[in-house]
Amino acid sequence: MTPPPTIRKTAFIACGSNIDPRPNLGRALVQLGAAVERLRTSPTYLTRPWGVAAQAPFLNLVVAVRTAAAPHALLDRLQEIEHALGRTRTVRHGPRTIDLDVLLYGDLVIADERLTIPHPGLIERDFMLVPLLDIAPGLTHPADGRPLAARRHRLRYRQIVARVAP
Ligand code: PH2
Ligand code: MG
Ligand code: MG
Repeated sequence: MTPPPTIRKTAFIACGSNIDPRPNLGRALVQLGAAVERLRTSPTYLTRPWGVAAQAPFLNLVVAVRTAAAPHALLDRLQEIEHALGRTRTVRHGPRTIDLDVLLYGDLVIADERLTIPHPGLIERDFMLVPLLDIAPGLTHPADGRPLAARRHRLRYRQIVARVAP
């Protein structure tokens, strides 16, 4: 008997840090590469803090991955990486060594107590949408089928200060 084929999906992960952000983003990319197949990595953006203004600036980027892990299993892996990098959950929207958020998972739409996909911030925060479009300009929104690029100029939160790495 041949085993059933493994179904692999493309997912997009937003990565952010404002505590030693360069080394922590580097470590997160290494650990992500060990957990899932990393397809593409966006440029890195220096961004003003959103949510809680009085904290250090962030570095943000988005990674495209391919994985056989189901959405919640992927979230488990991301939380393990956050934990391994010393993430502690104290202040909501406050400082963090690393934050790994699932923006999109294939064309799934999910809303449960653990996971909302597409990530609710995707269509309002530039530090999520801009790096996503850098690596996947043709994506459509899984709920309405419209091009995500059309939202680029309607973003509510514009935190990007500069592109700091290719
Ligand atoms: N993440 C937050 C809170 N605020 N601000 C920026 N610029 N970038 C982030 O990734 C970010 C934030 C909570 O997840
Ligand atoms: Mg987040
Ligand atoms: Mg998060």
